[in-house]
Amino acid sequence: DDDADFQTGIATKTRPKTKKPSNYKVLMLNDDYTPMEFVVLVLQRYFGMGTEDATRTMLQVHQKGVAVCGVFTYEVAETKVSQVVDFARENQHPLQCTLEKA
Ligand code: TYC
Repeated sequence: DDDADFQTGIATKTRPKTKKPSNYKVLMLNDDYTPMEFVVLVLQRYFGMGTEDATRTMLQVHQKGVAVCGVFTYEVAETKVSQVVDFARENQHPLQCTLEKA
């Protein structure tokens, strides 16, 4: 250890054992019923996208089935998913959103 290294004169570096929080992708999933304009609104409201980015992302979900809305720490990603799903249900849309380790 560092004490023994001190005695032997070998230079070592103590590594902090703290870990950076993992990142999580928030994924938007396609469905057949949620209106395109509603998905654009969600991407603007909860992911800070402008009209152009929000429209491009919505179309990617519509065409490919899924797209990444953003990358966050676990707690922030979970909050986004809850907010999006709650907002969709309040408006009677089946929109689904999930998180995945980045
Ligand atoms: N597929 C939907 C429609 O045709 C639009 C849509 C896009 C729904 C993205 C969900 O995450 C979604 N009205």
